[in-house]
Amino acid sequence: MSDCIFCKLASGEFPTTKLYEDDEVLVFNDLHPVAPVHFLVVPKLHIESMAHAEVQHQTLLGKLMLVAARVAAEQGLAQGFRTIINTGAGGGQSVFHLHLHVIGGAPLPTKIV
Ligand code: DGP
Repeated sequence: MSDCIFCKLASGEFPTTKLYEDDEVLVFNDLHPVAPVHFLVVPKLHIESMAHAEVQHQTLLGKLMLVAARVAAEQGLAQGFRTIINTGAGGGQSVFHLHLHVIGGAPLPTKIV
């Protein structure tokens, strides 16, 4: 998508500090961290949101979680971390390219559920 900021980061058109990258996934720190560690796990494929994911994305979706755990360990989150996927405007999503937030590194506020 030509006007998608995460597509531009994934393609290298816009620079970012990469915590992890392979041919399908990019991980970088969130611009507005809400915890000492706050990074985003992003598929390079433009999928608008989790609500737009389809069965052919199943393996990629699983990979996002495995990469999240791997980078969390690399970032020193041995005590644990929280993952969040905001979906749609009503779910708090502001960048409409599927991404998984990983936050940790300090005691987190009460559980959401
Ligand atoms: P969400 O609200 O779930 O769509 O989260 C989008 C996040 O993306 C938000 O926490 C800020 C982050 N973000 C937006 N633009 C940029 C950017 O250009 N670079 C980085 N590193 N993060 C961004």
